[in-house]
Amino acid sequence: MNAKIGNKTGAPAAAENTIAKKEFKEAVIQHLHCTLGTDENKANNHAWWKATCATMQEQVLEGLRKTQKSHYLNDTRAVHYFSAEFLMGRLLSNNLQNFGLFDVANEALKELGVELSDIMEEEPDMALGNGGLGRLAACFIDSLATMELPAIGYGIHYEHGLFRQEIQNGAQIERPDSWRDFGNPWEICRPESIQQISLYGYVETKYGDNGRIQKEWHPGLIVKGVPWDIPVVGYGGKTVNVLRLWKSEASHYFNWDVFNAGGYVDAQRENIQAETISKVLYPNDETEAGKELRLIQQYFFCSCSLKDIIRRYKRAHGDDWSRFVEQVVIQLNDTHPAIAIPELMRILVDRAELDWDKAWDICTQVFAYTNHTLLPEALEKWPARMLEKILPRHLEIIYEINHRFMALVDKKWPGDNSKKAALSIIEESNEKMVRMGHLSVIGSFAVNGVAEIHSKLVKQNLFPEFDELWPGKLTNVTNGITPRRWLKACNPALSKLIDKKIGTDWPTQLTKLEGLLKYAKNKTFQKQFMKVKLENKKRLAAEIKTLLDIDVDVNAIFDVQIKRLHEYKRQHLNLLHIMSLYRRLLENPDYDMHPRVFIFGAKAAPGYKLAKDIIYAINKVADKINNDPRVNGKIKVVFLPNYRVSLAEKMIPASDVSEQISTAGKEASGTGNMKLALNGALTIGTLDGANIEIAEEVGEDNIFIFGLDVDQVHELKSNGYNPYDFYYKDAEIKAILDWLETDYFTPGRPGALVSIKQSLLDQGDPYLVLADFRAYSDAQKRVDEAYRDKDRWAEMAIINTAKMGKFTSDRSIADYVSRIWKLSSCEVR
Ligand code: 26Q
Repeated sequence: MNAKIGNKTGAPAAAENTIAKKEFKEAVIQHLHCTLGTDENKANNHAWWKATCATMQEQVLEGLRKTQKSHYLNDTRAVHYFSAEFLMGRLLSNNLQNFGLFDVANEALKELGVELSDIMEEEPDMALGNGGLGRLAACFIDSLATMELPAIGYGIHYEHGLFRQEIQNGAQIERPDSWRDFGNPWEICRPESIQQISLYGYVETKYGDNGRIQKEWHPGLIVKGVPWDIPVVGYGGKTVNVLRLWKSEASHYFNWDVFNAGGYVDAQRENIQAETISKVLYPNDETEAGKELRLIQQYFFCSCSLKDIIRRYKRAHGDDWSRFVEQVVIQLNDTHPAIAIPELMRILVDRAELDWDKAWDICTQVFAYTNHTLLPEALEKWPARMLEKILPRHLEIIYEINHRFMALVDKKWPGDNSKKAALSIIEESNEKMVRMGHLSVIGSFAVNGVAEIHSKLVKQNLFPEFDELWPGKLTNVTNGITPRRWLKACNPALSKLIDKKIGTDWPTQLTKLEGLLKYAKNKTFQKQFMKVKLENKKRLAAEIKTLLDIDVDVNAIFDVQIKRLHEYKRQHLNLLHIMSLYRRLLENPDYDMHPRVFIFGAKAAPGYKLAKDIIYAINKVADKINNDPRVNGKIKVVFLPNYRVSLAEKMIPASDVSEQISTAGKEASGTGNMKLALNGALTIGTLDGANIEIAEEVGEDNIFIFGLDVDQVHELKSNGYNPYDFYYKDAEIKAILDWLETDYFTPGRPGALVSIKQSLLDQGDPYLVLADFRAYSDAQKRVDEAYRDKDRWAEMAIINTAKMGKFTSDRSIADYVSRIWKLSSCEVR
């Protein structure tokens, strides 16, 4: 089917759709027959899903072809977003939505006797990321396409994305994720753009005819990088950019014919080694694993991507490097792709034979770096010995970069060795380490944090000397989320209600949501708004019943904490509060509280013992409370297994309360906070990350802020925080912590939950859970009271939705464009 179906504004028009519907039906049936070899009578949901995707993909590829042609003809400058993670989730609903074909497809399939919402459930999530950083990359490429900006995402085509979580007897079990087992209808292999990547080996120093010293890297292994493209459809369906993901394969040409002539078995081993590179996503976030394979993954995708960029540049400009910095900007999503900096230097100096200074000039005009964390354990460092083994030439280049940089530091602070030690790329510890953050700052022209407070702390605490050396280089770009996925697609009922009130252009101009403010006190609108929420809660309640066989009361407050499991995010603070409510109810069955359902979704890194213990504790406390008749249904605790993008899309529209309770100064930004508030949930949160900016937008009367702020955290810690003070002073805290030591929640297994108590007492409570407990509990009382005033709650919820305009990822991208990337949009004809 080649006809253009649907209109291109994203708002389907009825007249056009009647024709489009017919074509859509024909195309789906055609694909059932000719692509899938089945028919309308035999097809199961999976086949219908595939046929629908194939129908969409025809439209998508047409858009892609036009976009690439326009970009080529206009010789556009483009941003290249380098990220080890892209957490895309499902694409069918997104692509239908962005092409304005959702209603067309829905009706077409209905006439064929198929429910679109059912077949959408067939799609596995593309879970090629851990959490916030990976989902941010996905939101950003959605915005880039929507804003018609020339952009390409570069990453890794992991065979296994983030593990699937099962809960067995309360404990997390990891199972492999196999998102491609039954094929992926969106991806296209591009064998014409394969790259060869070198690893290991040694460096030879040669003297060239011109007297120039030449370095030649003789690799010990060469692997193939095969590009797989995922089209990224902008809202309105005009621009279709790509996400290019590299899959590693054995390079038969090199390893079989040259190195292993006759060594068939050895060659097989090398094949396996090559294919291992893109096998699996590392499931740790915020902890540096330091594994050799992880470094190889990083280098692999950076080298493939740089070569791809250079190939495309050369096609237009030949060997003339003078326009490279006009055409290319590369954004490094954290330090994971920082090895791209010495790799570009290597290509320019060793291959293109540019002078060092010229090459460095190019590098430092091409790269920009986003920092996503201040946690010391999350700052990437690689042993120099490991780099030397895997990338010997890159280590030399890093030393040279550092050597020249140290000279600059000496000019600024003559003879000051402490400054040099603080700024050096090399950490002279027991084992020499390469600090990737420093390399990134030095090799980039701009560095940004991801929320105002975070960027301030990056300047003050993480890189103060760099800020002094290069004033203005460190800046802020506050994160955002795409309202297309996180409101329009995931909450269709609320979207339609909003459309009716303020029109349909809010998905691309989110500040228009402020138009809802004038209805915030309107009783009719409040009823409609809360009716939508109730229906969403019913749907989630049904899901909870199906998945866990737990009955929840849809009139209870749905209190939601969804994010990776980390001590600093303090799911255990939430848990201790739940235990305190339970205890109050046991002591006083008339304890006055509105019924509440506490809902969690969280994966723990497989090696993070305490995080897994907290998941276990949540599940054990849930079992006990949910089955205790004395609680009288006032509290339910639900841990939904396998939290992921598609589950978030069901939970967020059904949430009343959003838990954003990290220790102040630890959560760089958070983006779940934005998604929940956009869907009318009220935040209970600390003054951390983007919570602060959310509070500024909605106003302090429409958010529940509690606890220590960054300065108070700092003060308490520097005065010597002793958690036992809170343990002995606060009888409730003591009772709850002591409870964890009994077998009350784990019959027959006394002490099974004791590690949590130990971390909060003997191990010093590093995230100040006990210090913030009372303030949190008081804030929860304010939430409880507020919910009883139905009208006031509805007003607050509406205000939250109305005031989220700032947090569209379109605004983040506009900030990047104007402050860092200096891009122009390109109209696609
Ligand atoms: C590093 C080395 C080895 C293996 C894995 C990693 C690794 C992987 C992922 C380290 C960190 C991450 C992810 C970090 C992350 O998601 N950070 C979050 O980024 C969001 C987007 O900016 C912020 O909103 C969150 O506050 C921040 O925690």
